[in-house]
Amino acid sequence: MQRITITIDDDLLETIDKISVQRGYASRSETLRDLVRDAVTRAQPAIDGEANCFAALTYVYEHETRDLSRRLTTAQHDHHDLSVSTLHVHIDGHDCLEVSVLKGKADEIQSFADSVITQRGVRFGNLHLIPSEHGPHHSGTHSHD
Ligand code: NI
Repeated sequence: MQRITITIDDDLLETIDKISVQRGYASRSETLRDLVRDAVTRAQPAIDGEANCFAALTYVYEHETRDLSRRLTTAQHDHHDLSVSTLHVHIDGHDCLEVSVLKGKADEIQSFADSVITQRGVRFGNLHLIPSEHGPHHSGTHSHD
């Protein structure tokens, strides 16, 4: 880790401090590191389609939309090789929130995500691809240090 000094507008710093408090960051440095990490990820070239990735796919859908629940479940089963786990939350009487953790090749994950997000009745679809150094079938030892 290196220590750097940057110059920043008062307004921008105030916004950063607000975000820091809202999200409960322990320090201004931690906030800045996360914000920069996000920006760097977005600024990098698109992930190679063959790259091994983990991903979080989130979306909201109306469970009463005809056949949608069944179609989404079928889509998940058709791609069981990509699916690690799915969290289902009943938001209210109409809407469900699902968060699917996926792993596999970037382009396979992307096309599965597209097939879910573009369904009628699915809203707020978002895919967060996270490149993995280990690959989807890594089974060796690794530590969480
Ligand atoms: Ni539900």
